[in-house]
Amino acid sequence: MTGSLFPRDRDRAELGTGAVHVPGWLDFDAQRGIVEACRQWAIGPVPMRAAVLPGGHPMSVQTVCLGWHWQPYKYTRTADDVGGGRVAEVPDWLITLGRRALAEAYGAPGQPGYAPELWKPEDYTPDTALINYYAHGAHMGMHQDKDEKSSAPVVSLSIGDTCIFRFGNTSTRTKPYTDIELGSGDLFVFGGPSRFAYHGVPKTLPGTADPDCGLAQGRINITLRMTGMS
Ligand SMILES: O=C(O)CCC(=O)C(=O)O
Repeated sequence: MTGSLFPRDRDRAELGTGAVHVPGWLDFDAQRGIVEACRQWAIGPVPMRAAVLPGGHPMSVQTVCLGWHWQPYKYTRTADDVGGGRVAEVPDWLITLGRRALAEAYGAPGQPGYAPELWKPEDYTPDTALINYYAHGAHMGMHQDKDEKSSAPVVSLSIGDTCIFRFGNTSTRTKPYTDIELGSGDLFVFGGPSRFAYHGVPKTLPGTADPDCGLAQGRINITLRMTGMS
């Protein structure tokens, strides 16, 4: 499908050192495969749920985790806020995809522009994935991903509706920040000096996804991370 509603020709951009946006990185086959996997993970062994913030308010986003269970603001082996079971492991194919994502963002040995100081793809072994589902109206406030003990990059994959993604600075959740659109199939990596930048999703844009992505409505975001925990 073509047309301005489903743009496929956006440019790769670096929002700061180590913060790289690669539009349309996943093809539709890959997107559909990931959506199908997410449908299974959403059912169990630990079902998708809205995590509850310390003030008692549930997040508007629904989340299911792999590897380690995350709840505000810690990782645990068991999902103590959702029945106490163990979440599914991060499958090998997703770890491989994470390494490919890093190679895409930071280059690989022998390639021009290779930036091993940001992180070497072969050293990237994400042991957790947070899978967020944004129904119409869901959003995520500005925050840092800092519950991990590792400073390894975060690899973010988006499928479904386009969102406005706000990427800021490492010291305050306010300006300066940059708003970009993350569309279906987009890759965003933030590591190195950008690893602990505040970021959030002020809104999604319902009806903007190409149906070929496999998701009829809403937006899925997967972030791969290394917790640094054993
Ligand atoms: O949905 C996104 O693109 C960002 C998700 C995020 O910031 C998070 O899971 O911590």
